[in-house]
Amino acid sequence: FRRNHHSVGIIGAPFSKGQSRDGVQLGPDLIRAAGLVEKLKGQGCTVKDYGNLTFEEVAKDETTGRAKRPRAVGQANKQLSEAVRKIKNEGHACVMLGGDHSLAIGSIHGHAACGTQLSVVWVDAHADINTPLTTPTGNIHGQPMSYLIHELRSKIPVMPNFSWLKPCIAAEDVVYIGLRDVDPEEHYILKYLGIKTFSMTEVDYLGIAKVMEQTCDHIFSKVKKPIHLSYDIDALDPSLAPATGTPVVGGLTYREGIYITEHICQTGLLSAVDMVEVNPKRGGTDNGVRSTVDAAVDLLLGCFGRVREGSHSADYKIPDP
Ligand code: HAR
Ligand code: MN
Ligand code: MN
Ligand code: MN
Repeated sequence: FRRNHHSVGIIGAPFSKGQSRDGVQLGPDLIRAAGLVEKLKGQGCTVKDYGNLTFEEVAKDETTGRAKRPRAVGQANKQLSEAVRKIKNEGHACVMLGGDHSLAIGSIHGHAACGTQLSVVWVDAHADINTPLTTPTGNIHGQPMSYLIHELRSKIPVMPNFSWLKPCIAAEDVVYIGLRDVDPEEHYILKYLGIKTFSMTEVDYLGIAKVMEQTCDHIFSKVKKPIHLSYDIDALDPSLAPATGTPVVGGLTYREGIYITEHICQTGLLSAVDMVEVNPKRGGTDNGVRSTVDAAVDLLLGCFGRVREGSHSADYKIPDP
C-alpha cells in the first residue's frame, strides 16, 4: 500500500539576486519544461501550478552589513512567503522552484506562518547559515538559515525590506545532509547551536540509509512535525549536476540523492519542498544542463511517491485472456 494521493501546489520563483551569477532565474521554467507537472500527475498526484512570481526591479540597493542587494532579496522573499502560505492554506504540499537559495527565507517563513512548528531538512553542499556580518561573499543565498533560526535573532542586524521577517525555526528542528563546503564562522555557528549535521563524511561512514534513519530519529524525537525539505541541487555531485553556481566536488550520488526523497516521502509528513540553484548558464554543455534538470525532476518525483521498485494502482487486475 502506498499513499500516492499527494496534492501538490507549485510556485516558481525566478530570482537570482541572492548571488551574483546570471541564469539561476531560469530554473523554474526549465524544470517545468522537463515535464514535472505531467510526471507528477502520471504517478497519481493532483497538481496545481500557481505559475511564477514576478519581481520588480529595485533601483538603489546598497549593501547592509556585508549583505548584498538586501532590498531585492527582502522584497522577493516577502512575496514568496505570502504565496507559500496561500498554497499551504489551500491544502497542498508546496513545491517552490528556484531561483537561488536565498528563497528559502520566504518559503520556510510562509510555510511556518500556517501555525505549526516545522522540521527543516536542508540538503546542500553548503550550510547557508552565515549572518549578514559573517558572510565572506555578501551573497544572501549563503545566509538564509541565519534569518530563520530563533537562536540567532540577536545576531541579525536591521535590514531594509526584512522587517516582515521573524525567525520561525528552532535550531533543534534542523538537520543538514551533504555538507562539504562550510565556512569557519558557519562551522562555529553549527556547533554553538548544536545543530544536527550529516556531512559527506557521515554519509560515507554511515551510508545514506542510516543517515536518513538518524535524521528521522532526530526530527521526530518529540512530536511529529511537518517537514520542510530544502534541496539545493549542488548537494549532488557535480559530475551529475554541474549546472549550478557553486559546484563542490565529492557530492551525493544520484542514488543517495533519490534515497533521501524516498525516505522523507515515506514519513508521510513532507509538507513543502524547495528545489533551488539549478542554473542552465553554468553546467558547461547541453548534456550537463539536461542531467542537472533531470535530476531535479527525479528528486521531486521521489518526494511525491515515486519508488524505484515500481508501483501499481490498488484495483489493478491481470487481464484474463
Ligand atoms: N558559504 C559561502 C557564502 O556564504 C558560499 C555559499 C554558497 N552557495 C550556495 N549555497 N549555493 O548553498 O557565500
Ligand atoms: Mn544552498
Ligand atoms: Mn549549496
Ligand atoms: Mn524514518
